[in-house]
Amino acid sequence: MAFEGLAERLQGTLQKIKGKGKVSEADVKEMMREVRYALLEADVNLKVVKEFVKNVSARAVGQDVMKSLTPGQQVVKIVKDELTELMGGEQSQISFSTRPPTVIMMVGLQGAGKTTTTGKLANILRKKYNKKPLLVAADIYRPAAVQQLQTIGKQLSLPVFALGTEISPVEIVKQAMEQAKEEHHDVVIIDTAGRLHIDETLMQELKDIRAIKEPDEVFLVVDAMTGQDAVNVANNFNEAIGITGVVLTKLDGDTRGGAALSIRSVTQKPIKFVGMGEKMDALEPFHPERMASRILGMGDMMSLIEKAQSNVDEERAKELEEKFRTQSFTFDDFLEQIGQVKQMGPLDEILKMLPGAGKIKGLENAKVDEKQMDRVEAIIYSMTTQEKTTPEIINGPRKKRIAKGSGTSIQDINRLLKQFEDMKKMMKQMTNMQQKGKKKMKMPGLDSLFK
Ligand SMILES: Nc1nc2c(ncn2[C@@H]2O[C@H](COP(=O)(O)OP(=O)(O)OP(=O)(O)O)[C@@H](O)[C@H]2O)c(=O)[nH]1
Ligand SMILES: [Mg+2]
Repeated sequence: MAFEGLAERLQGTLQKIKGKGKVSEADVKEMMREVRYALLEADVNLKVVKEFVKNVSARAVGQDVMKSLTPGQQVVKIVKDELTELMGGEQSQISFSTRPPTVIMMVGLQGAGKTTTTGKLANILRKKYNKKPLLVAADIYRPAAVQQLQTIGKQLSLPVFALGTEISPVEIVKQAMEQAKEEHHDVVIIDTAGRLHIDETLMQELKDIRAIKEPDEVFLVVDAMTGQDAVNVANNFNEAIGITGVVLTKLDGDTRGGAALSIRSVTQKPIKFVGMGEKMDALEPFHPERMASRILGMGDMMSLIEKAQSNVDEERAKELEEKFRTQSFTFDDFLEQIGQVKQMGPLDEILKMLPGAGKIKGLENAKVDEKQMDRVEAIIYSMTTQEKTTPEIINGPRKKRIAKGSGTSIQDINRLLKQFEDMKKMMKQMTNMQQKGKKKMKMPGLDSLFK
């Protein structure tokens, strides 16, 4: 996982100063030296590091005293604020056209993850934004590129516009736009070809596609594993064709994470999404503040609670409550909940946020098994729509099929089905109780699944 090294170093450095009632200029200087090393080691762009250290130092030395924080804590907060700022401050939204279809163009080097991200993004647009996307196969150069997108489309049950490999990408996109209008698609996502290096032919082609209808978003897809190169690529693409945002893929891999910290300030373009795996649901919106907190390990009980609450928005919570009450809660809702838990960050990290959790008897070994969570997801993905809504129909042969499809065992399926039933019962009891007075909704049962 990205940022581990950086997190460790920064936490160590900040720990020394956190409790201090008074912070001298020498303290700040010493700390900034450490921060500088930590960032450089994480492969953050040198210019960015310099600027960052300068900003933090200036603010830390001349800080306004805030009553609720010790000076030490305050410095930590400044570092966090500046880190957040470095990554763009606010979470960046997708800009949709006021006159649909919204056109999103995916560009980037070979193997960065354009085609995969096209699918993931369409999936999010349909699920979270209620859109009806059309995917366009405009990579006619790499053998099987068209087929790859078609396979993804099939997997997600989303339409793919393709005209094979004999017709020019510009013509393909033109016709795709026609079709989108006819079939009332409100988003068109164009998957373009990649090259090993940025070259004039590629840029020209991208410019020609751009010229058909000005895209609302041009997303540059870059591989986080390439570190500093990712930043250079972003710069070059931005200068050559102009981009509106960046999707940073493979952040689940063994990267030092520096690209995430540098891209925004070097290119002035926001990171919009991060790719966290190969599966079609492994794309997450990029939250600068959350990322900064995670890097600094600043979690505490309060922010944990806040996160848990803000992740379930009010309306959705009401909907779910209704579902619990009427017992129409399905495996799809369950998947959504798992997704929300996952969005809160790595579960081990969440456990670490609980003050003294490590010291409670019996809890020291309560390592949350994220593999188990993945297994549960895989099982649900292998179910048919009908099975997800009416699990009662899952009989022997179906169990066998699901186990095979998800790479699990029949026992795993049985266990999940039983837990799901128990959970539904418990929810019913809870919602009944809540109706008698309690206000806040909780999400019971989930934790017991992942131990
Ligand atoms: N681990 C991980 N793998 C990813 C991620 N995004 C994409 N990949 C993998 O990266 C490889 C390349 O992805 P593609 O989507 O084919 O990349 P592309 O940019 O379309 O490549 P070209 O069409 O050849 O230019 C595939 O094996 C993907 O599964 C991610 O976020 N994490
Ligand atoms: Mg591709």
